[in-house]
Amino acid sequence: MNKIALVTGATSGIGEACARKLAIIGYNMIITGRRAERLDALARELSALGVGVITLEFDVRDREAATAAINGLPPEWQEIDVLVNNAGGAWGLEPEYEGNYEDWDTMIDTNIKGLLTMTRLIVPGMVKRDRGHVVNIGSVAGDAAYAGGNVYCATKSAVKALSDGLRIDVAHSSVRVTNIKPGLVETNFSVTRFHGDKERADGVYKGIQPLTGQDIAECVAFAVSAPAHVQVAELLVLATHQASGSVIHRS
Ligand code: NDP
Ligand code: 8X3
Repeated sequence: MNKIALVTGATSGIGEACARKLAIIGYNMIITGRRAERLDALARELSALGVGVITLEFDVRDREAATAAINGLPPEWQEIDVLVNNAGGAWGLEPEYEGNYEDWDTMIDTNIKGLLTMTRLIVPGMVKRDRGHVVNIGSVAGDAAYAGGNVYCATKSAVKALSDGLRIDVAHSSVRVTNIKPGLVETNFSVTRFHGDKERADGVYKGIQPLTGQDIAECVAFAVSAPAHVQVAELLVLATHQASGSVIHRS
């Protein structure tokens, strides 16, 4: 059987592009997210490439559902080689002293606790088999805060700390850990951040050519395809004309 990759948040943007790319390079795919219809459509597309595909519909914040989904995989699908912890997002861009409690909880529960749950469920098998690769989708937002980024930036700083911590904790094994830190990627990210305000979301990508989900998927493929002795620990990937989370030259 081909190697197996699991991508969380494969229904949109970066996760969807990663699932597509990993299938193209021959991985059997476990694709997860909350929207069953989108998972089914992607599964049909990936199956046509000749790889095996399993869809798992669950919310990464729901530990019981995540556990049941992973433990319920057929035995031949349990040996996951690559985990792409991608599900997440930003909710709100208010100053920290005016932020929305619900948005904060959503970001912390999804971007930090959801990622941790998936890691906790899948990495023990990798360590036992002495092979595997965890790719966490962090962000340039985790390197430094920007105006209104506060809690989102904190969650992505946490992704960096958790990636570094995991790399230390699995160093005795052949498991590799990569933190990919994208800058501006045009996906549904900003629509989510602005609670469905598409016009405001479009403004984020005005005057600059943003990255695409596919650009990030290429980085994921590069990291997981590196020779076994090469561990790509981190990749910071910005749009040209973007220098940091807050310095963006627009024309
Ligand atoms: P999208 O909004 O396009 O995709 C987000 C994905 O996450 C969807 O597939 C969504 O699936 C999934 N998701 C969100 N919440 C949950 C949940 N509770 N349970 C399961 N799945 C969930 O945005 P992106 O593709 O841009 O975002 C993907 C990752 O990339 C995020 O972690 C984001 O922080 C990060 N990132 C994005 C950047 C950007 O500029 N776009 C830059 C740097 C990092 P569904 O709704 O079906 O559950
Ligand atoms: C997404 C990139 O700079 O909008 O993590 O926070 S940014």
